[in-house]
Amino acid sequence: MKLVIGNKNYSSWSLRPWLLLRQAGIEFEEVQVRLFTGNFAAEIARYSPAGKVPVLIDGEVTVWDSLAIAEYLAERFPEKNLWPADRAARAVARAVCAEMHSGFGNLRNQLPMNVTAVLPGCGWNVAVQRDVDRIAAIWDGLRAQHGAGGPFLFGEFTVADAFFAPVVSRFATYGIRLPDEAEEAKAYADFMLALPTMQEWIVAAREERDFLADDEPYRLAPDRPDAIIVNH
Ligand SMILES: N[C@@H](CCC(=O)N[C@@H](CS)C(=O)NCC(=O)O)C(=O)O
Repeated sequence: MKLVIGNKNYSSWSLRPWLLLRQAGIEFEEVQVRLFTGNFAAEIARYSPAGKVPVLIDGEVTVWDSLAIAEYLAERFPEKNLWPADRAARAVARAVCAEMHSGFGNLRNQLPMNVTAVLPGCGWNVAVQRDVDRIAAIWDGLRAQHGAGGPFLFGEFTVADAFFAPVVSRFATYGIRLPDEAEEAKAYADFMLALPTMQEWIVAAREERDFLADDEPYRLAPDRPDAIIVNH
């Protein structure tokens, strides 16, 4: 099984299936196609007619789009319980993933994922705050209603955690303050940022050193020891 991804620093959509595979302990080969290069379109065309990362290739099967990949993996590896086992909880998990997949345009546009940068306060506006508040409410609500069995949104790790992982990274980069009352959401964001698989992605993003020139002044100094765990 092959997963085609973009640059780890920037490719929020790639992080989702990558984290899902790593958390589930599913073996895969990682293939990287660098975004923002003259070759991107030609290279990605070798893997996907949609011309975007991520792409999953499993033998004869090619799946593009992170949500379709998550659904494919959940069917292909039923023993990994990538969706919650309970039907009602599963419906909620699908709803929040779909909401994340198709919504939060203000957050996406204003706060693009930039794993290794430090940009507190940049990009913020009231429309972004509305997205932030909605996400905090989702996390708080899920942790309260479905999170009793563990530290993830539905207790155990599910697709929903993979889908919100890029948001956790964005909140760290831009120093986003969650509402004071959103205690569970704050704890969840800290927990997710420190998750070993998330740290693996963050470290790899730093090691790739594949950054846009405009970002360079905002990058953490490589010798800052706190840079790995907390990037704001
Ligand atoms: N809905 C798609 C979106 C994928 C997407 O927009 N990927 C970006 C990188 S994170 C991309 O490949 N952009 C290159 C381009 O649009 O040329 C998914 O969930 O996989």
